Amino acid sequence: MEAFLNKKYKLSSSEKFDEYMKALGVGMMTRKLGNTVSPVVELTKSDDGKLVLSSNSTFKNSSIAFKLNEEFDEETPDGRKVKSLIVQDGNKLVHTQKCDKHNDTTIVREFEPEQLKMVLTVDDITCTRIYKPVQ
Ligand code: DKA
Repeated sequence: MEAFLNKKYKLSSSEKFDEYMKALGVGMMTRKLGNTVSPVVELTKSDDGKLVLSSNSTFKNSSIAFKLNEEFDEETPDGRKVKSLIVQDGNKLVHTQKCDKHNDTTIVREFEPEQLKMVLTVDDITCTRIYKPVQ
């Protein structure tokens, strides 16, 4: 993932995000905010060698620090407490979130020079979010 470190991407288009959030039990007010903001996402590396994925928007700033292939505790931007695992598949980071209250969620982030494609899946819902590089 080295080629994609310290590169900022801003949300450019989003499909079925409301359905995705609904399936996860996200409340109406949070969904409204989530649907209107365009977060900026960046992957960096911390001094202790962890990958750090940050997302900044007027709604929320959040970041997760993780080691590939090692489960960690995550609190999602809408407040769900999940067990997460992120593995690398070429230029993709495949992120699985497990929680007692809903089915497993998978978030695939495919990094490319011209875009970051996020595909978020829960139950039979697939949400696609395209981020474009910030100039
Ligand atoms: C993204 O980073 C979407 C991440 C999914 C968060 C789930 C719910 C957020 C509620 C505002 O583009």
